[in-house]
Amino acid sequence: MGLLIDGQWHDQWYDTGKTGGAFQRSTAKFRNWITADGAPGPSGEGGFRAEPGRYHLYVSLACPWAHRTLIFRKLKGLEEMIGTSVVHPDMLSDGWSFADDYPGATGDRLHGLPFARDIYLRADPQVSGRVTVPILWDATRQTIVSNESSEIIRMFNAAFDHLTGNTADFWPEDLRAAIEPVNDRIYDTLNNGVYKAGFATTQDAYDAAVRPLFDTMGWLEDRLTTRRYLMGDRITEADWRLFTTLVRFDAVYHGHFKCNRARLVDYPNLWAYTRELYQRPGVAETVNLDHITRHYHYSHETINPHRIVPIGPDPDFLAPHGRETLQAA
Ligand SMILES: N[C@@H](CCC(=O)N[C@@H](CS)C(=O)NCC(=O)O)C(=O)O
Repeated sequence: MGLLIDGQWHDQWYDTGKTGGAFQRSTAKFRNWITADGAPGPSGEGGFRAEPGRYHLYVSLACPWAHRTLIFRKLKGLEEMIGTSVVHPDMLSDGWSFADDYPGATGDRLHGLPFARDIYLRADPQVSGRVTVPILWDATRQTIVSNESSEIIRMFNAAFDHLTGNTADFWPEDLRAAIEPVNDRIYDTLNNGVYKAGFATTQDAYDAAVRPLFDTMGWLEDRLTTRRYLMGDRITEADWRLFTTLVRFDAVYHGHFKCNRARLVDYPNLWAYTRELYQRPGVAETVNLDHITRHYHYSHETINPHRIVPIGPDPDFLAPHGRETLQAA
């Protein structure tokens, strides 16, 4: 695990020394947008027109942020247009690697490079920052379009619709204002909250993360009593952003990240809701509990120095969810 500084790799863990033991996620560097006609998006430069075969998505099957983009690629019918490469689940001193000696790890199908950092260096030989997945690569301009999952899913939601004919809309105009605060709370206390709890190096930092985390779990449990999905009867990006954290919760966050006040399966509504999302067509194929369990326990040496990968729970994501009755709520 490490980062690039002026194009040089430095093998170092997150520095929580300056922040009172608290984990602070750094901001993604590449913030361009693919759009239908190549016009600039909300950030970055223009010139990234939606075209079949032009873009490639580098993911880890363990990573909840990359997982969002895989779900959108699937739900928006983009599999033929956007290829993928899957990194090895072990993220060690060289960061994410393209070793393919693990089931499900594909190697770098586009360039045959050894490490994810090499993709960043190909985009910018002097780049500084953490080498994170997902990475959306543009084979035409030979650069990274974006390494920010929340933006990649919005591109996938709309930019290719004229090519695919798939107009499913997970960020509908009329719900955007209501989605934003829900996303914000879930991001801060849950998607990122599990990391803040897990990577905390002081009791105070851990306490400050884990309490709001379980407040949010309770808030969601209540919200899903009357609503089938977070925003009512339509599935939106808010649901998919939440799903990738929930589906990992009992396998890795509960034990490895010490988020153990309760398990997901202890919340009847949240657990049924997770099962429903899991059972939507195409979604189960994006979930790889083996990569998830292996990656976290094997890669985070400061948390689990002996790299023992636990046997883990085996939640029955295919059990009937019974959420249909909430349709009209
Ligand atoms: N803001 C990014 C965060 C992505 C991220 O942090 N990915 C993790 C994997 S779950 C990673 O690659 N971490 C490597 C590192 O921090 O060095 C996004 O949402 O796309």
